[in-house]
Amino acid sequence: MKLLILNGPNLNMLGIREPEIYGRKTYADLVSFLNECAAALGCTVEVRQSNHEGDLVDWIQEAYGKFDGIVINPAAYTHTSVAILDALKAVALPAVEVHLSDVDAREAFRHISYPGMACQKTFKGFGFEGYRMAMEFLLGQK
Ligand code: CA2
Repeated sequence: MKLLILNGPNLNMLGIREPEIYGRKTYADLVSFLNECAAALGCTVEVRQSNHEGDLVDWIQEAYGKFDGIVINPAAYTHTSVAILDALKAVALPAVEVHLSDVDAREAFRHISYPGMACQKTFKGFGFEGYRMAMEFLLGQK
């Protein structure tokens, strides 16, 4: 099984600012963690990050026919992006949303997720572990 793992804006800043919310581990640590999870779970992953909404939309569209599922942390686009929601609906691949923090325990504007409306499941507040849970969930679908 081949999974596409997408990360949205500012997640490349992990470990640099706001450690009280996002922890002290860096984006490079996250990529290593995801590759280790993939090896342990026996799947293939491609991990990408962009600060640009259009990149995320393009990558979701291009995943059609190439990947078996999508794990996505849309970051701030979670709360604004109908474009990412529409792209996920268009490709109709199994998708799972991940948030490092528990967005429901934060500001009210973080309580709404547009991409989440096209996802089978959301894991929030588990840090890096949420990505492993998302991968396990998608592998369990096959
Ligand atoms: O909890 C999550 O994973 C979020 O998707 C992270 C987003 C935030 O806008 C969402 O509401 C919840 C923010 C990602 C930015 O990450 C930073 C990391 C370090 C320093 C600054 C930002």
